[in-house]
Amino acid sequence: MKNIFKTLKANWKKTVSAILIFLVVFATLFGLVNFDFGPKTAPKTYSGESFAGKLGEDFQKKIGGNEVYVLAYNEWADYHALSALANKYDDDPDGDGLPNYLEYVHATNPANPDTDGDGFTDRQEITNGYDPDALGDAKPSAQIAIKKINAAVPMVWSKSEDENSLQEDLKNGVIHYPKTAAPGQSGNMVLSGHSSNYVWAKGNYNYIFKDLNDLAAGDTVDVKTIQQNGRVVVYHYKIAGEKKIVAPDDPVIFENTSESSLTLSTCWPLGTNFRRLIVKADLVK
Ligand SMILES: [Ca+2]
Ligand SMILES: [Ca+2]
Ligand SMILES: [Ca+2]
Repeated sequence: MKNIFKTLKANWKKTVSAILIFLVVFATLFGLVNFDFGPKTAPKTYSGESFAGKLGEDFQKKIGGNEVYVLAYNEWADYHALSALANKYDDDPDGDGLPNYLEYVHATNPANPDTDGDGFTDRQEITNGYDPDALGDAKPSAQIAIKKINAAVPMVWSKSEDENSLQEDLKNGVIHYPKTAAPGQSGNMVLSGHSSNYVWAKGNYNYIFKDLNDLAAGDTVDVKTIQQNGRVVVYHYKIAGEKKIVAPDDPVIFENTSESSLTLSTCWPLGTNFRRLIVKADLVK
């Protein structure tokens, strides 16, 4: 016993620091000491609408007693600390030309003109079909659905008008012609799909537009975009008027419009590439 005290006495500095270290570690572990000296802000709380409920009982069972919330618009505005003077749907506090309601739709930052920091404003990216929350020239993935003719197909953002590269893109879905309008944006968006192809041609979409001729005024075309941040936007277009059969180079195919419109195009008659069958549609607002 005497020896122990002797040793402790000799090493008292070490002993005291060991006890102190133990106490600090203990206190930290149990949250008695908080080393976060940064500015304290109240945690954001969401009382938004429960998302899970909308997905039904099966989904709720899977996540058990847990809940998933989506932000209501006003909570989203609070989350981004928009003042009462800048939180209306049409306000544009970051001056990027994109009103708050569209920042909300695309899950971009209403207080930052360039959410992903790639040098292009949120508005520039969206009006030109780029993903506003993904760097550089990334585009949202996109799909086309035309219920009437049972077509549900990826939309390929063609980068070149070169015939060979367009043919290559057609293997992967319906193509979006470069330089034509982006989904939901002003101007004429031109999409083209195969109505037929050589029987030996590879690809899953060789006949995707074979029934395009069945579309009539009032039928709908849905164009869905999926951003990298998970935001999904579906644009609805409605077939406007009559179909036309035109020469492949007829300017009516690419004719620009001030409104948001869509031109669907495919080779015609079936089994040939002599002419084009085109169907025009307008964005439903
Ligand atoms: Ca804005
Ligand atoms: Ca913004
Ligand atoms: Ca950007």
